[in-house]
Amino acid sequence: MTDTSTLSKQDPAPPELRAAWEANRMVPLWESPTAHKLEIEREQPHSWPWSVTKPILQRTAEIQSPKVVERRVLSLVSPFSKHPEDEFTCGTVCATMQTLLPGERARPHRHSMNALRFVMEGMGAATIVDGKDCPMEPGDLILTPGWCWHEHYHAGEGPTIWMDVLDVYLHLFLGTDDFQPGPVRDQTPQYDDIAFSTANILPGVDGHQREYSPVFRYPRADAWKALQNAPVGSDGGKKVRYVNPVDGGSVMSTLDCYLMAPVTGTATRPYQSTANTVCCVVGGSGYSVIGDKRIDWKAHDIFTVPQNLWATHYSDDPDTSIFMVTDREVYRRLGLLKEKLQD
Ligand code: 1HN
Repeated sequence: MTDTSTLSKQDPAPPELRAAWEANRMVPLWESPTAHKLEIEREQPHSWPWSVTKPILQRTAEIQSPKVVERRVLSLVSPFSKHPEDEFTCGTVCATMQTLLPGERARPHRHSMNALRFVMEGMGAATIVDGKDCPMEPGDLILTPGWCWHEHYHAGEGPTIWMDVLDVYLHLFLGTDDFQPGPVRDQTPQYDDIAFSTANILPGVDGHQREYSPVFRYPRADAWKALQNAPVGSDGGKKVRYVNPVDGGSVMSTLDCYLMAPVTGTATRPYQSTANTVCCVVGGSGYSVIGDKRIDWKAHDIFTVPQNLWATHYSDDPDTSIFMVTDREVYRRLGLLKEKLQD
């Protein structure tokens, strides 16, 4: 009788054929761990509470080396990275925390990556984006779209801390990552933000064939006012979208931003999407249930809602709002966006 237990362990390929595969960089699909997987490992939510990050940022701000002063940035790296060099935070979205001290300056540079800044704390800093001066005050959203020159400076008092969000990982995957240090040259002419500051009336922008909003600064007060006046949405919460006024679409081609608030005392209806979201709590407190994990949060906490997990948010604090950045637009443009609300 044949001993099947030894047979099944035997390599069906002759050793010299296996050696030929290896020598010629060929891999048998039936042995590939990624092909036809039934059990797909999913990212799980993760949070960086302000009570933990703030003291670390304060200690990091004490380092005086010029290299650090120029780029005092800490990446928030998902514990679910498949490779340690993947400095992504959630899906294609990469979030970092940056501190700028009074008198400090990050010299101008530009990169193909789209980036945005969401200000958490401090007054008196600003980012210059293609020559436009964008003051950075708590709750403000500042865009630095791909290939726009940008530099940060701080003429105020006390540290300014913000969250940066970039689509770095997507560029690394697509082979489109590119970087240029200053001095500023070949700057793209841009419109002043004020040209778009009257609700419902737009200037003619013939020839504005850009993949990003001509408005680079979205002040906190405007977003908060819009949120207060927004109707309750189909998920039972309030949500406003930061848009490109020219076409009503996302602010940049790969990053899409929202400000949301659950109706006080009512959990939002669970929502599921193929897109990934990074959340930064602007104010208030509450909790989210994401997949089977509960994350309690308060002001300046950052947490993730990875793709395909049901998520619901709850708060009993009327000051609550959450800034959300998603890669939803990447999925939508590729025809891969699926999203649903629980019945
Ligand atoms: C970058 O250029 C900045 O300009 C911040 O402030 C964070 C993370 C990855 C790659 C480039 C900045 C960044 C970054």
